[in-house]
Amino acid sequence: MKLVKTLMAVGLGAAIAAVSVAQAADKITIGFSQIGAESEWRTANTNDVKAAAEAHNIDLKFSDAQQKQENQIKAIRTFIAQKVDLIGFVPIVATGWDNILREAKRAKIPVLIMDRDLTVSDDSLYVAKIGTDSYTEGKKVFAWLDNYIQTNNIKPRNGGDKINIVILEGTVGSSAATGRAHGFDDALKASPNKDKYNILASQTGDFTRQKGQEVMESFLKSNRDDIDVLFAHNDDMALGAIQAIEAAGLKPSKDIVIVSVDGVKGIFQAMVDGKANATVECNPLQGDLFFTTAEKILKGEKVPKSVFVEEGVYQADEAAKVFPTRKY
Ligand code: GZL
Repeated sequence: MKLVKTLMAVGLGAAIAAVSVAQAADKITIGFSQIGAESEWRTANTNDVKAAAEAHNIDLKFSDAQQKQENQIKAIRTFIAQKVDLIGFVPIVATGWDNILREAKRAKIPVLIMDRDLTVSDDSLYVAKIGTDSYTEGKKVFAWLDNYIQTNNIKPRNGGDKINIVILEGTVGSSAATGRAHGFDDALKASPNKDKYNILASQTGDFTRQKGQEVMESFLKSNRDDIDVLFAHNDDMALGAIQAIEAAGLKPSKDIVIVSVDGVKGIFQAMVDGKANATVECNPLQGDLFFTTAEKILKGEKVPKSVFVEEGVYQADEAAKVFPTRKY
């Protein structure tokens, strides 16, 4: 009896193994190159990608580039060698992708972009982009700031005639940084109040809390009593800057108005604590749309070249109410 049971077990095991191989063979395999883990936003984006891959029953080969473009290029080359069904990636910077995308095209592997944008000589090198509209985010930042300054009749702290703004920029060369900068600048230049503002300083903090604190410390060192506004390209740099502002004996959100981008939990807490004024949402929850689009591409269906995810604007007086509903 024992032998029969053993044979049945072996037979059953072999049958299960065969079925699982077949299932595995049916599974879509996607190689995904992520930038790294530089911010709360990025972590939320990664978690969402992995959860969505699970939900879509995708065999996900995930690579973390540790903030280096060359690591992304290496990962994409590996995905090509592994003959994945589709390649996805977040371009850490906008340029330098033509050659590796030509290799993917020669291997007949479709490429789908997530989050950030890229600039290539030939748009056929990628099928589509699922992303965030950094330019509009920048415009929303200025629109909120201009309204806040005028409505609250905020005056320059140094008694001068211009509201002095310092800017913590994102990663140099990234579409998120260039888009937000251009959107903010264009909205400022188009404003009837444009002559009431002055950009006192602008420097990259590379989207990290640590560098945001360091650069804000340097801004305060040279212009402590002239700075009226901080525009940080992401919440993490704003949170680092808040620490520098407090260390300099100033009140964040009161002495220096603070507006940033992303909408992560940390900035909602800062707004609830009265240390930040507003955040323009940049939605990291792009995984489901990404894999749904990937499935359509692999079925040969046409997909839009570029799709933006929904994004809002949140300010301190609503933070306590909205905070519990935040998904990232
Ligand atoms: C924006 C995204 C940016 C976030 C940062 O779409 O690429 O990168 O704003 C993140 O927090 O580091």
